[in-house]
Amino acid sequence: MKLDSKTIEALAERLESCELQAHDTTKITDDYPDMDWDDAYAIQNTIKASKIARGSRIVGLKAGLTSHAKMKQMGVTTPVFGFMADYYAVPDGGECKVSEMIHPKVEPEIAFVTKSELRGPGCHIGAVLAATDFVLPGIEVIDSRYRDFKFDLKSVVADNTSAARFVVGGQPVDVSGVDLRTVGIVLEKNGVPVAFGAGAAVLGHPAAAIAMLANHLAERGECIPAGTLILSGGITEAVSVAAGDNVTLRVQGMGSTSIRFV
Ligand code: OOG
Ligand code: MG
Repeated sequence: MKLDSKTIEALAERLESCELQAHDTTKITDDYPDMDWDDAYAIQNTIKASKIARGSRIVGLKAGLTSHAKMKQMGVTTPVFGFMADYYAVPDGGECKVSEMIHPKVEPEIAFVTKSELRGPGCHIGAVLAATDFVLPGIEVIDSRYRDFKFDLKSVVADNTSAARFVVGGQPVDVSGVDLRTVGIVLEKNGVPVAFGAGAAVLGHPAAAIAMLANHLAERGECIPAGTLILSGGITEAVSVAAGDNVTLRVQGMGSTSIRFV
C-alpha cells in the first residue's frame, strides 16, 4: 500500500459522491501516480463499506475488461473486479434514469448464479461450471465517474469498475445444456442490432472470468459464496445510450432481457 488510510477514505468519498451526484472527476492516478493495486481495491472496499453503512445490500459481483473488445476499447490489458449494490438492480424491462448517470453505456453479458461456494486459489472453469446453478442474459450499465470515460486500471478499480446499474432476465439455463463458448448474443438498441458476439469473446469461456474472480478473492482471504450473482464481463464493446433508448439483449437459448433509458 502506498496511500495512508486518510487518503483512501478521501478518494472513496470523492468517487462515491461523483456517483451519487452524477458528476465526473479527473483520474485519481493524476493526483496519486504511485498508488498500487491494493490501494485501488482498498478504495473500492471503502465505497462498499460506506454503502453498507447507509443500509445498502451487496447483491452481486462483477468481472470487467474480460474481453479483447473491451480491453481494446479502454486501452487496458487486465480484467478487474467489482461489486453490485442493491439499488443498481433494475427489473427486467424496467427503467434507468439518465439524470442519475454521467455518460452511461451498456454491455451484453452472461450472468452466473452459483449454488455452492467457489474458493481459490486454483479455481478453474470446471469448478465454476460445477458450482453454477444457472446462467442467464444480463445487461450491465456502466458509467465511469472519470471525465470522458478515460481511465487507467487502478483508477477504474477504485471506481468500482464503473458499475452503475444492471438487469438480468430471460430464460435461466443449466450450464450442462449449453456451450457458453459458442452461445451467440445480439444487443439491440431501439430494435436495431448494434453489437454481436459469442461467449468465447470473454477469456475463451465466460466461466474463466468467474474462476479469475475466485482466485482474485482468494488472495484477500475471501470466496464467492453460494447464491451469488456474477456478471462475467462485456462480450462486445460498450454502447453509449441516451434518454429514450430501449436496449434488449438476446442470448441464444436464453431468451432476452431489456432496459429502458428515460
Ligand atoms: C470498466 C468496466 C468494464 C466490462 O464488462 O468489461 C466492464 C469500464 O469499461 O468502464 O464492466
Ligand atoms: Mg461489465
